[in-house]
Amino acid sequence: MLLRKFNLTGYVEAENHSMVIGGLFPIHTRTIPTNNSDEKPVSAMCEGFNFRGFRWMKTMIHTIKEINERKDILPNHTLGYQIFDTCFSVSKAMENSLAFLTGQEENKPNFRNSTGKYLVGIIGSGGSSLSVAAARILGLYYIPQVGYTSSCAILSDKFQFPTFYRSIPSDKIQSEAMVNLIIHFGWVWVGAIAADDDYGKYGAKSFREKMETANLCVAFSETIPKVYSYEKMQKAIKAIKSSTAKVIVLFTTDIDLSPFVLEVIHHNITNRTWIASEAWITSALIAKPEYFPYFGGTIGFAIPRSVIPGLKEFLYDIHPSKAPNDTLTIEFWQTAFNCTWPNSSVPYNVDHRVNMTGKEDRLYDMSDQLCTGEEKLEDLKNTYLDTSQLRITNNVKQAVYLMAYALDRLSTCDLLEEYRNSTACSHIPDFEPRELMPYFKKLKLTTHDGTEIELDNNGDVESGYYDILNWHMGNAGEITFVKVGEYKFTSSKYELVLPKNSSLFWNTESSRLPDSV
Ligand code: TCR
Repeated sequence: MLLRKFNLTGYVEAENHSMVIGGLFPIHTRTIPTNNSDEKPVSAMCEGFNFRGFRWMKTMIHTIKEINERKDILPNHTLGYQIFDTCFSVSKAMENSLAFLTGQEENKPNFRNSTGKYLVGIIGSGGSSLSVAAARILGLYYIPQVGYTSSCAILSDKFQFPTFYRSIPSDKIQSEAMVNLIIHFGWVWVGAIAADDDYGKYGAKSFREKMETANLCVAFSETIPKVYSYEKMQKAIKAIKSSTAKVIVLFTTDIDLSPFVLEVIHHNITNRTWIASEAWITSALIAKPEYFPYFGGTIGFAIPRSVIPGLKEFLYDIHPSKAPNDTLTIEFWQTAFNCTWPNSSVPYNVDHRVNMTGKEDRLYDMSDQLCTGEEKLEDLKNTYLDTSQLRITNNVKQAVYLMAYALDRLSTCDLLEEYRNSTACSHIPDFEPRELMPYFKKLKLTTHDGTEIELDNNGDVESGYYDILNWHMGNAGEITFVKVGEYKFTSSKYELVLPKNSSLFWNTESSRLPDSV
C-alpha cells in the first residue's frame, strides 16, 4: 500500500477530553500541479494566499472563543478546533475529510479513538463542490457538516447528504430571485455565464428552468473554465459579443470570475448590465474602480451584512513574532507587506498566474526586502482587515453557533416530542456523531444582532432575506455597493422589495434602465 504523507496547513487547539470542531477554509486559492508520476503520491502544495478565506477562518476561532466564554451555552464544556486549508480544491477537501476521520496527520490524535479528544462535526467546506465531496465521506459516518458558503440546491437532499446543514440559503431561492428581478425590470432576453462547478452549473440550470417557467428567454448559457483554457474562455466571450442580449447573469465565485473579467476588458465589452450572484457582488477582487466602465451598474444579491463585536480587534491581533511556528501567519505577513520574514522557510508570496496568452508565469521570487516586524497593519488596505462587509464572515459565525447550539441541546437532552420515546439521552463528550442529528432538527437560535435562525427538515434556513445591491461610483473614486432593495423569503413565499425611489445606476450610454435587447 502506498503511504500518503499528509501535509496540511492549519490550526489545532484542543484540550484533553474536549470536543473538537473541525473547520475547512480556502486559505489558498489553488494547489500547485505536480507531475511526479513515478514518485509516491504526496499531498499537493498550495499557493495564492486568500485573505478573505483567512478572515473566515479567524472568525471561526473567534466564535469558538466567544462560546467558550459564555455561561449560557455549553457551560460545562470547552470546544476545541482543528482547521485545515482546502486550497479551494475538491481534492484537498477530500484529503482533509479523511484526515478528520482517521486522525492521520502526524503528531495529531485519532479523534474518534481513545486519545480523549472528540471530533463532533465540521464547519465547511467552502464552495459547494467541496462540501459535496466532503459530505459524501463524512455522511457515511453521520459526521455533521455545517456549511457557511455552500449554497448549491442539491445539498438540501437529505437522502444523499444526511448530515449536511448550512447557514447560507439554498441557491434555489437566489435563482428565483434573479428571475423575479428580471421580471421586475421588464427584461425578456437574458444571457447566462456560470462557473464550471456545482455552484455555477446547478445555479445556472435552475435559473434557466425558472426563466422558462416565467416564459422568458435565455439568450445563451456558457461556462467559465476553472483552469485557464484559451478556447473555452473565447467561447464564452464570443457568445456575449455575438448575442443581442444586454443583460447577463453571472453565477460564479469571484476567484473563478477574475480571469473572465480581464477578458471582458481585453475585448472592450461595454454597455452590458451584469446580474451578480451573491458570491462576487461585494468582492474586492472584482469591484475595482478600473473595472467600473465595464461592470458599473452591476446589480445582484448579497447575504445580509452584520457587525461582529470584537472581531476587528481579534483580526488585528496578529504578528509573526507572537507565533514563530505559525506558517500561515508568516505567509500572511510576507504577502501583505511584500517582504520576507527573517529565517523563515515559508516561501514568499508563491504565486502562480496564468496570463492572458495561457502561458504560465510562476513567481517564486523571494522579496529582497526583509520584514522588520515594525510593519503597521493600520497602513494596510487589505481584505483580511476590512470588516465593513461582513456577510459570509457572519455566516461562518452562524455556522459555528448552529453546531454549538445543537451540542447544547444534546447536553440537556432537549429533544423534539417525536424523538422522545425512541431516543436515549447522550453523554458528552463520548457520544456518536449520529446522536447529534436529532438536535439539528428545527434548531432555532437568535444571533448577536438579533436575527432569528431556524433550520428546516433539510438543514436549510427557514426564512431570511438578501440585500439587493447596485454598483455606483463613490466620491473617493471607489466602487460602492448601494443597497436598493431586499428579497425576503420564507419556505412558502417570497417578496421582492425594490422601492420606486431607490437610486439605481445603469451603465448604459443614456444611464437609463437598459433594454434586454
Ligand atoms: N456559494 C458558492 C461559494 C461562494 C463564495 C461566496 C465564495 C458563495 N458565496 C463568497 C467566496 C465568496 C456562494 C458555492 O460554491 O456554493
